[in-house]
Amino acid sequence: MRLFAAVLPPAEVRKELDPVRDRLRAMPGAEGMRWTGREGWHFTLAFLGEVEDALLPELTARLERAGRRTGTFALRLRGGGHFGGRALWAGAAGDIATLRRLAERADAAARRSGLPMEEHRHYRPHLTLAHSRTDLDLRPYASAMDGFEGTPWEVADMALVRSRLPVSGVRGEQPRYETLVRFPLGPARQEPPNGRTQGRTQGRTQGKPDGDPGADHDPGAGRGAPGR
Ligand code: 3AM
Repeated sequence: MRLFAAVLPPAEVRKELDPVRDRLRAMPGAEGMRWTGREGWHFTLAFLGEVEDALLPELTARLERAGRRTGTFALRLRGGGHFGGRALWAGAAGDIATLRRLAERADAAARRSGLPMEEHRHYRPHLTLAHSRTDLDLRPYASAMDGFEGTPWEVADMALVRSRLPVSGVRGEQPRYETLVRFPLGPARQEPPNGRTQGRTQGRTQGKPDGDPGADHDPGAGRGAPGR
């Protein structure tokens, strides 16, 4: 199945983006673009591609650990940008360094599970609002999002999402997304029964740790929206 890991903004945050998207859709040329549905709005952390069922147990165990090693963090929607003339997106602000670290850990978890991940590109947090089949000048749309600031929320988990591509052949139809698992961020709370300390099983049951690809050395961290 086709999978990706993502941060899913809560419904009330997506709601704040609705009027922005509506304004953009009213701009000249917008009717020729494919607009994503708000139910599926997400910040992709890592695109995992086709994953065989047999890999799922190890993949989910590793993603779970990646989430556990990353604490919760604050995020908000801010402004927008575009990738060339093809993709228009809303941007993010807040603890982008942690978001990026989570993306790197998700990527590493997938790679170590045996998935052929693409070479790591610079991670650019974005929530895709629209795609265009042809190259369009998306700058006016991105500029129209200048000044947009959403309410901050605390990112508390990472989602593993299944993407089903449209098979109908109907032009403009969207992939359908289904959240399979949500991995909580931050250390698991261990409530020892009867006050006894639980033994640590890591090392023994989980094998080699994933290491930490998330060292914060990225000179691009915290820069403004790319592609503009
Ligand atoms: O977060 P967005 O919407 O930009 O574009 C796809 C979407 O990203 C991306 O994964 C997300 C969920 O489908 N995607 C699809 N195919 C991809 C690929 N081959 C891909 N990303 C990288 N490589």
